[in-house]
Amino acid sequence: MTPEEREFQQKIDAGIKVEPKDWMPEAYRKTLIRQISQHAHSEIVGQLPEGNWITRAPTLKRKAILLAKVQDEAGHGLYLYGAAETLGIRRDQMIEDLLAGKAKYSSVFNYPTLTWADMGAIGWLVDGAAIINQIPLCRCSYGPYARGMIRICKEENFHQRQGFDIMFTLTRGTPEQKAMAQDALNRWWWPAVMMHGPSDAESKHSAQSLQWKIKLFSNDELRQKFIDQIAPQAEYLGLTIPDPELKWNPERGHYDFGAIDWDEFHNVIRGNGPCNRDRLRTRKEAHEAGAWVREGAAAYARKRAIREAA
Ligand code: FAQ
Repeated sequence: MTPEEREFQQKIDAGIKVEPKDWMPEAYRKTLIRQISQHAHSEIVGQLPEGNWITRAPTLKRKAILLAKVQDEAGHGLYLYGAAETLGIRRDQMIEDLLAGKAKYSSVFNYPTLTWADMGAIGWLVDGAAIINQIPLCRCSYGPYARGMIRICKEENFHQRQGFDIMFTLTRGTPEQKAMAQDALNRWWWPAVMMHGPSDAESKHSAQSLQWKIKLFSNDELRQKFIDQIAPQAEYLGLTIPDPELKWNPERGHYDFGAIDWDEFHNVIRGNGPCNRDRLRTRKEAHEAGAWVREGAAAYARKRAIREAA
């Protein structure tokens, strides 16, 4: 370590936040840009599976809630692009990388939403997994990311609650509705478990990110917390988690669970999940359709700058 790097690590160890204009190792900056931009892309692409059901929500109230949730996700994407920009990358560049298939976004958004119950399962499980990951990020070492996460987490709590409420309503409904909820849990369980990323043994960035407090917990620690939180909730709903090996282990004080299909995970992040191509095509079309808005806004900004300079 150089003296500068040592001082930087001491600052992190003392819990002092790193701010945009502070000196930071180039690898710290790059790791943050990678994680924050992937996170932003996940929020943006993550609108698509639920956006699919806005026109078909069963009641006006459910539609208003879903609409608000999907709009919140767009807002999260924008805060996160903003946080990444403070590290010296342009938003256009990040979006270009997403649309070119170079940048990653969460594997979980590459699965289809087949029934209304999927809106419940996504809120309950996907937002549930996201919160477990994001609450510690409110204490991460980079100031703009940590502060952005505080607001995001408040909204994610509402998202998870509305998802659980959909599942609760369906499980107290007709046998067909309960079966629909069970089917959604069957399809979303493993993708939500995989969301936390590769096992600690396989995670290439974890050790350094933990040292820099870009991550506060390892992937496996967060996965375990998620499973421990969701298993009793599933029991309360009267639903069965599709894992015959899921069992409370009193010695460990945690649930044991079955093997994760890592081939499926790697296949999805390589672009071969059930909806990867569809998600990217939809984002590209939306980006192209929005070109006139960006051009109009840029022309207005130029005109205003000229007027103000005169
Ligand atoms: N999907 O060495 P690690 C949400 C990649 S927000 C795709 O362990 P790291 C809200 C990883 O990037 C959900 N790729 O990496 C919402 C790396 O590839 P690279 C997103 C994955 O960064 C709800 C490689 O594997 N949340 O859901 C995934 O230390 C509902 C090796 O992995 C965040 O982004 C994956 N699941 O740990 C929105 C939170 N996992 O870059 C709409 C912030 C790993 O070398 C509707 N991010 N990879 O090419 C993080 O905490 C971390 O980045 C992890 C991964 C934990 C995701």
